[in-house]
Amino acid sequence: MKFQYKFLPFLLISFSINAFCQTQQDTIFAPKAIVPVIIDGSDQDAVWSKTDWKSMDQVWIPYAAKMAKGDFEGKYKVAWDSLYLYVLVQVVDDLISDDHPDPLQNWWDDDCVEVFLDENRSKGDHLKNNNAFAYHISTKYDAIDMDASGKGVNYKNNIMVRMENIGVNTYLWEMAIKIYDASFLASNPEASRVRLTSKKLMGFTIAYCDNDLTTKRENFIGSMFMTATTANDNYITANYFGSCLLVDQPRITQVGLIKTNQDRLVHVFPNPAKNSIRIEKMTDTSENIVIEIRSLTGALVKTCMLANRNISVNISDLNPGVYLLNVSSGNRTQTERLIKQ
Ligand SMILES: [Ca+2]
Ligand SMILES: [Ca+2]
Ligand SMILES: [Ca+2]
Ligand SMILES: [Ca+2]
Repeated sequence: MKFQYKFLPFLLISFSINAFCQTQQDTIFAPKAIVPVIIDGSDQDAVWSKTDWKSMDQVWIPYAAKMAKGDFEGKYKVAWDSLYLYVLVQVVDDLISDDHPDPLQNWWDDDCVEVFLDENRSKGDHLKNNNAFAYHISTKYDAIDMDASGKGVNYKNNIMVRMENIGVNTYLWEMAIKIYDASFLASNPEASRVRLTSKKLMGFTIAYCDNDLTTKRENFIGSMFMTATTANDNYITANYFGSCLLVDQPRITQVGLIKTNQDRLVHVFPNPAKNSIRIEKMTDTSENIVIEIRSLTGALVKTCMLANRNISVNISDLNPGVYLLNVSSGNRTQTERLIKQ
């Protein structure tokens, strides 16, 4: 009983996610930093060691293009405390380029990390208002978004950022972002500053604008799957932002059993897994065992049947993230959390 109780908080989070009627398949969980993160372009902070990397691998421009090896690779982590949303981004980029010396000129055409943030996950238009932000954070640490007149504004005071070269063509960006609600005014930012709390749900997507010395953005790579027709719409609307849930503990790294009403039906390994999982029968039931893999919001992503002793299930096509593996046989059920790497 004690073991089951241990995972109750996670179940409650799962249910509360459903209650928010989220549509995103993979909500990212951002753990709380007990000790404030030091923004120095180094990942030697306690919270980073407890936080999983998440992929930034969706090519939005040119849509669904395959990136040449070495041209770009990206991954990121998110954490928080009451004052800041912390973001760590690691990119491989063959050429670092800032061709427009004026930060307010074609800011999307220079190498930059683009952070899309919707403080209250209201979704909706944010092109000429502050319902959400699309910060273009340059290698010079400018942070540009549009104001009400449609002109670029440098919001560099909203973000502390540091980028360090940590290896061959490899860069670590570390940032602390102040969070503001939709009433944000650059003339008095503190009036709209939001203090962050556990269980807060935010709209969040991250991307990289890759320029390789051509004066243009050649590639635009993000963390969320986008359709071909909306792939470049995040700077206009927050409708397609992903979801980020602020949590106290880095629960995402806990693997394994959530609940079972009797003895376990199956054993699943490895977990976390990248390409395939093996599911082995642990019961002598003659009934077939049905296995469903669902997203945290309940969407069915894969189903299979275990008729013999064991099967291997290919999961290489799933996006990295956390899934629920629901196992049932007759009136017996088992739920496990599956982490796809
Ligand atoms: Ca640091
Ligand atoms: Ca590149
Ligand atoms: Ca909003
Ligand atoms: Ca580049």
